[in-house]
Amino acid sequence: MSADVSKLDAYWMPFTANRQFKQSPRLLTGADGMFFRDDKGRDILDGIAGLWCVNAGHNRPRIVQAIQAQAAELDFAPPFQMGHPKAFELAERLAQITPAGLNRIFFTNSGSESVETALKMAIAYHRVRGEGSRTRLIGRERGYHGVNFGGISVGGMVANRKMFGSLLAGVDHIRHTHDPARNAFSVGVPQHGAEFADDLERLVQLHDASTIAAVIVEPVAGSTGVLIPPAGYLQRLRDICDRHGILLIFDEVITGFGRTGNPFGAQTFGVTPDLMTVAKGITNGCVPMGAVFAQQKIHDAFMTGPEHLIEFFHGYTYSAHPLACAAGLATLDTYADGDLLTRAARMQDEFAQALHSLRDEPNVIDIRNIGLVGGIELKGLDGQPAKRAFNIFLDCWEQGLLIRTTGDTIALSPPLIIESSHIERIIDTLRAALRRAA
Ligand code: PXG
Ligand code: PLP
Repeated sequence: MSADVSKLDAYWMPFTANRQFKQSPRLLTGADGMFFRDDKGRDILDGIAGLWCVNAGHNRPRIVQAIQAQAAELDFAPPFQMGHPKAFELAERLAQITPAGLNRIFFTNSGSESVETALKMAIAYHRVRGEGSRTRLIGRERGYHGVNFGGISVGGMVANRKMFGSLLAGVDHIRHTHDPARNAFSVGVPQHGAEFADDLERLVQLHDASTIAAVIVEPVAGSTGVLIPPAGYLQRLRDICDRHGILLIFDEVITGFGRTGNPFGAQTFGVTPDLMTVAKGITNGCVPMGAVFAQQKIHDAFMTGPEHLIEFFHGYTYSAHPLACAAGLATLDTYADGDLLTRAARMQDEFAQALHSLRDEPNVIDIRNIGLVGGIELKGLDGQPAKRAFNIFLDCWEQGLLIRTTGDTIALSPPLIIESSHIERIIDTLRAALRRAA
């Protein structure tokens, strides 16, 4: 069934070139394992796990069955002043795999909602402890923290911010860590740039620590073009936060659930935050869900006052939705069955070697990788930023490969079930597309 273009008008598509798309639609109608199926019956190799979320591959039977059974048993349960068993079970199961101490779990429905939740928790945490002057939030240039007002305020992607007015007040940013002059073509963690963390000290000097609630960073910045933290950088941020009583929030919406070779990026980099935001892989992308993992001390600080009163005035109608919880439990089982949350560590050398074999192809100016994430940065077409990468995206689609581009960087984040043959096919397809785009 090919698309009837006259019927594509009503849907205003998110983060999409709507007019280009509607002239030549790319419609997905099925999926299985490493592949999508399109409306013309072609198999499309999924180089990006859907959108960094289908970590166990598509349509895993256990997850499908769990969602079907849940829909027939309990469709909805109000999350305010009520509960259902799977919400508690999922929180307990997650607390077993989170990094040390992050054992209090608040459910949301997306990464963006997780970010808003964590920022509010941070500010309120200081207030319940009697440090109500700590309201300032610090983000980072080139950060992506979803699309809601808090997230774009601490975020650092110009296009996501410039159209939307004055944003949240009392936000500042540390500098980004991208340093191609010293780090281009690093395999894995780049060696130079731990000192970029000292930019936080500068902001502490400027604003005073007593005004700062939290710093939020992605351990690996994904959406902005796959920026790997320099060796020692995250630890240095942690140390500065500790010195000044500032909470450290890791936004692990992409790095969570196995992407970097451990269940969470915090474990890969050996640095534990006070709050962690996740989404995407928590349900293998099957049902919308996000969560904030909080250190117990943060949760406990709220547990004061009369016991019949709400401690934290925050929550979503669909927090801990039964379908999402059922999907989440089955997802954890699926990850455990295939040892998937550490599989990226076993595949990363092979993936890195294949990726870096593209280094001498036309217009490749940097290649970055960690776990099963790769970024290939291209020299843009003169005066037309993002066009060369977008052309390559379209070419790959024609050749049956789905990739992502952001600006002139190609991002790869395949399902963690990837095998050598898929890696070869991704790299061969990309190599040919890079040559055609020269
Ligand atoms: N934080 C981070 C670090 C993310 O990567 C979000 C928050 C927001 O999550 P939701 O579920 O609200 O979209 C994300 C999402 C891309 C791309 O092209 C990345 C994301 C979303 C859409 C596109 O790289 N990441
Ligand atoms: N707007 C209105 C008018 C509402 O009543 C609600 C929730 O009751 C919301 C927004 C928030 O919706 P959600 O809880 O799904 O985020």
